[in-house]
Amino acid sequence: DNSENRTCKIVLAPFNGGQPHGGVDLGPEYMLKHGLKQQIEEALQWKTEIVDPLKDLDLEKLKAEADLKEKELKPKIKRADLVSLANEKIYHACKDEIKKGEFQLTLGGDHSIAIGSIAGLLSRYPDAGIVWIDAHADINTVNTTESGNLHGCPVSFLANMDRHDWPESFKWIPEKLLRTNKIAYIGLRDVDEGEKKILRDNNIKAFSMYHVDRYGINSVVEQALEHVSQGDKDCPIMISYDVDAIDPEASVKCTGTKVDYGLNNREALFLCERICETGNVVALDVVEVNPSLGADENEILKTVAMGCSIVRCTLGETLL
Ligand code: B3U
Ligand code: MN
Ligand code: MN
Repeated sequence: DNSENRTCKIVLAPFNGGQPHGGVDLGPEYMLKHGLKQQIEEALQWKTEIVDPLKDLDLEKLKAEADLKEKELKPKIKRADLVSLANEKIYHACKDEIKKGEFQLTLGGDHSIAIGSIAGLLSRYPDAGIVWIDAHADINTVNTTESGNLHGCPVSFLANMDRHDWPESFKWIPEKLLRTNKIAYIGLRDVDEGEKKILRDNNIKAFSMYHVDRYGINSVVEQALEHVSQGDKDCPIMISYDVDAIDPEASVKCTGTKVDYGLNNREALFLCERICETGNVVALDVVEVNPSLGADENEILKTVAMGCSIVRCTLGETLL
């Protein structure tokens, strides 16, 4: 009987419309096939419940329709209404189907799904700190994005940047949601010029791979936690983990935007172990696992296994 055990709500977010590659929607399925649910229940002794907010959407059909429409119109940002719709569903699931005290684990999907997961988390914990682990800053606005891919923009939506220029469909995102002093980045190494200016102008705490090399991962995590907690030792913490933060040679080759010279495997998991150790971690996203980009079974297995390890370490798996 594990009735006293904490519950982990597993939110499925198999969405790929925020970027150009197919296959990132297979992330949740592959991680679950790898045994993630059993690992959480048996090895870590949590209860789990699946939440499936996108189950009623025919995502491939909606994407085809959006792409057909945009072929002529060529809008600056791609599939805006579809990205908004999927995230509104994820937001409501996280807001309405998860209680305080339950852990919110969201499995992507591309990183645009963090609009919904983080907006949902902040509805329960408005003062939560966000640790964004990524090679990219994902803070392009609707005006600065060069690619038009919305997985490069979630932080700007959460922080309500350039709200006046948003497509109507995004207006469900609450105002005054994420304050820019409540987020810290770790692992950055591919940041657009426009994003660098946004980070500078807003004084956003960002640790690139330079800082990981300069100070070591332990100090970087400590500084990130201290910053986002803003002096509150009980500050709830959420990790939004883009697996492309991890070095492709180390383990993560199956992801849409690989960038060399990233976190090694121990740094990648140490982060999770250390943040778990605070006792304040309330939510985790694992995004950008794309099994269809593997050259062979082994590459797929290594990336998927790393996604599962990130979850287990965040929920309390330790080496001893
Ligand atoms: N900053 C670029 C590239 C990018 C962002 N996130 C990923 N790639 N994975 C952009 O498209 O906004
Ligand atoms: Mn990302
Ligand atoms: Mn990334």
